[in-house]
Amino acid sequence: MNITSLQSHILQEESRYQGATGDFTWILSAISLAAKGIAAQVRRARIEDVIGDHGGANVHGETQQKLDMIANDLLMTCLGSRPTIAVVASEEHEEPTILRRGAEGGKYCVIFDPLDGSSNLDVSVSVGTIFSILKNDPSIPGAVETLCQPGTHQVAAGYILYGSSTVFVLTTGRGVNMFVLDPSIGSFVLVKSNLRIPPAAKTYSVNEANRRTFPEGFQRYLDWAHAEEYSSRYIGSMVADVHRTLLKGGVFLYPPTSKNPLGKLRLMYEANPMAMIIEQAGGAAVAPSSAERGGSAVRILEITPSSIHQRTTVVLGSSAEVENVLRHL
Ligand code: P6P
Repeated sequence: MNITSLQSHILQEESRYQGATGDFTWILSAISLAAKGIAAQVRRARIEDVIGDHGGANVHGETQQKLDMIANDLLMTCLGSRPTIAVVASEEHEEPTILRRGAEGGKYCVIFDPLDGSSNLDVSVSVGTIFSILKNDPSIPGAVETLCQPGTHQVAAGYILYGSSTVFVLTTGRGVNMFVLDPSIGSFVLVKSNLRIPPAAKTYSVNEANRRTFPEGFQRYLDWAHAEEYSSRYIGSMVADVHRTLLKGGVFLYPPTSKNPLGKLRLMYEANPMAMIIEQAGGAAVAPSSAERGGSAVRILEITPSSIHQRTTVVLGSSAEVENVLRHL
């Protein structure tokens, strides 16, 4: 049996590109390293609270940090030491961090949500890290402007799901590969190459508590799905809901709501990376217009961002299931 680690897989991929410098490989290995560290911390969620219960500080005398800040710091530390990264941006920081200019070797930009759905940690529900890698465009002066590229410009995207196992799903634009962390050897091991999303499946994933405030087309879709005896699966943690959709098929939706008329999920580090993965696996990922904006849906990857924290609506999953939603909008 041939065991392929994430590291050897990336090196194999790199060797397919004449003139590859290994810079990109270094970035992915930094994310892999940070992911192992985050997984170890997530598996200890709440234990630190207990230890730190006496006077609010843990045994090391450090003030108790929230896990998403720990995850953020791990990623910033691992990525910061990579010499080819120009800009890093995180959900946890309003402004991006400029590490080095293009002229100083900054070739890539990395933007991430260090621990999406971290509120689920308290109840041991799966959470995840989502990342997107863009080329740095040295001709664009500002860090924010450099980052605000459409999702079609992503050179890689992926997520790590801290669930019953720790799963690393990655695309570099040539299909989707899935790895699982084997704690006994401390490596992510390739378990599925060229993963394809099932073309159809009678499952939808949406927070139905918001149903009344969805635009009418979504209500018509839900009535249709109920009549067609669809099943409903919603965890409330995007990485977990999208991972299930990727493996089992179906459709994940975050429609416009009264609270978030333009959608709740973040374009740059939630919707775009997930859209690249779903499309690379043969599915579809669109952003329905909110009722006010009229018009139909646009391909998420073609949205030109105006800010790194902007939100969007999301409908993604099996092509046939996305089509069933659009047909009712
Ligand atoms: P709601 C978690 O807070 C998150 O950002 C995503 O992980 C998840 O898909 C969504 O929000 C859940 O939102 O409004 O259904 O609780």
